[in-house]
Amino acid sequence: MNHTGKLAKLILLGAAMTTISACSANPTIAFENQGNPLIRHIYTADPSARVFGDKLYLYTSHDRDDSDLDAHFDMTDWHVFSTKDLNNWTDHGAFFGLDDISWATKQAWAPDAVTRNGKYYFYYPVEQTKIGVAVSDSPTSGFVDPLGKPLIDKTGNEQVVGTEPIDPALLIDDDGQAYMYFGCRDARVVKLKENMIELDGDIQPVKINGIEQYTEKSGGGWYGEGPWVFKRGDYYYYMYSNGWEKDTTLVYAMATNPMGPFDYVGEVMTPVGAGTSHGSITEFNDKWYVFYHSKVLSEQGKQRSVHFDEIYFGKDGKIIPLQYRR
Ligand code: FUB
Repeated sequence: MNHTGKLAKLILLGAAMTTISACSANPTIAFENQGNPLIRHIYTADPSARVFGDKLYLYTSHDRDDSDLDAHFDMTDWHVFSTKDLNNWTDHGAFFGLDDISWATKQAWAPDAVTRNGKYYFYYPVEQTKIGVAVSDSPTSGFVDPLGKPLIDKTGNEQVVGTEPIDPALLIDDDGQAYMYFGCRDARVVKLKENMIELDGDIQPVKINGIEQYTEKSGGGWYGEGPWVFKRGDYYYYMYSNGWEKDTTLVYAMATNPMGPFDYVGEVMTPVGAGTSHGSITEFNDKWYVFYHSKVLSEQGKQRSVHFDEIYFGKDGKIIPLQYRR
């Protein structure tokens, strides 16, 4: 981070941050929500918001202060945050990273996590080519790699997994079936077995109707990366990034089946201008929220900051697009 960025971060933090446990390998830091961006003491991106019990957990990737900005997202670990009320937050630290994986050395990118049968499953992409899974009894620590190899691997498998199998996002449907969505440029979905660490059937393309006219340069409904699927009422919402052009943003499609086909609807929110778009939507205490990232603290697309806002739906189930204001 440059000097101006550091100064801005320190001023913004003020007295609102407390180190709870500084002697462990991962200091636990408590902080208050001071308005967007939510996370100001470190750079974070790609927020996956999950509600486990009475807490909301946020699993993020981590843009380090000392990362190589000339490299393609030089990221090495993931953080998890928790809150009971959206005002008081705890950063549980870098709870998992490349050092915990024997088969990957770079690009710890956008993750997700779910719980099932008392266990927590953390899904993460690495090296732009692989997706792994880690398991723990706690949502914030103790994750281990049960397979010792990737769950998804592009090696010799590009036709099936797509050009860049990254950005896993999980859905456990009301009937208990788990799905994993992933992919950059090529959108994919696969069912998981109940043990959550094995694929159940073939990897399939995600079909989004109504985006045929869009291209990588046009934005609109073009599928870029960062899928996120949630269910509300009768509908499955498939949110994703429409690429990396100036006006990149989060867009979405809807379906009545988690395997699709999905029908393209439009923007979830107006562009933030971060160069990448990646987020999640979840319900917490009877309200719906969208989590996303910006580059407002650093003015650097590889040193991003997580935000959140309440989001509303129309009577027809469509999202009322969030008007992003800096
Ligand atoms: O954070 C690294 C990568 O940038 C993510 O995997 C993408 O979704 C984009 O946000």
